[in-house]
Amino acid sequence: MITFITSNKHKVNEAEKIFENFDIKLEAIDLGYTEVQGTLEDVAIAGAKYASSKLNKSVIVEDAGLFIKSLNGFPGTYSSYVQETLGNQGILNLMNDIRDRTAEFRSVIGYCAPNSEPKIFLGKVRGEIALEERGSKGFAFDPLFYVKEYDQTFGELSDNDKNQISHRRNSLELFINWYKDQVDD
Ligand code: ITT
Ligand code: NA
Repeated sequence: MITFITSNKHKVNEAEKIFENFDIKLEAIDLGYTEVQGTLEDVAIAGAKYASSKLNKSVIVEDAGLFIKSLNGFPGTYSSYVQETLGNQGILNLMNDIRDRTAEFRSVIGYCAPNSEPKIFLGKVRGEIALEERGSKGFAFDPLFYVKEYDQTFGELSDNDKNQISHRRNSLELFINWYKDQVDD
């Protein structure tokens, strides 16, 4: 069993389905700690270290963000703050006259076992910022994030379809493959 430290129920839902495919049970705990400032990697490393020593368990944490090319990677590491303040409509307003709408979701999983050094796993997915919000599945930036191969936004995709290609799927799969090797040894 793996313990996922997060305050975000949508993440837990997605992660549970991904872990099911690999026959691993997931437990979710919201520790409600304050994140450090820094890169996704910094946040994931600090969070995993803190939670594993606090709970004396092996844990994963995730730090994710939306990186928009024409905005020099904004909102990036400020994604939570921007989601709560500007929101999706605010991002659309910023991009009013912008034609290059290339964007990337990134997810960094931090894993730490008690008294060990943390490890990190980076997953990404490429997409475009849609011209308007579309769909009410998903959460946060999902209605903005258009993917060509489905001709839909993450807000229009089912959890299962999002889980085929998402940044979270990619980071968790890297983690799971590494983790299974550890256990088999
Ligand atoms: P944690 O407790 O796990 O940190 P969080 O919601 O604060 O949950 P992050 O800091 O990792 O998550 O995410 C930064 C922002 O990006 C936040 O507003 C998320 O809702 C949003 N976000 C993360 N993953 C997303 C996804 O798959 N689709 C849309 N928005 C996402
Ligand atoms: Na967070």
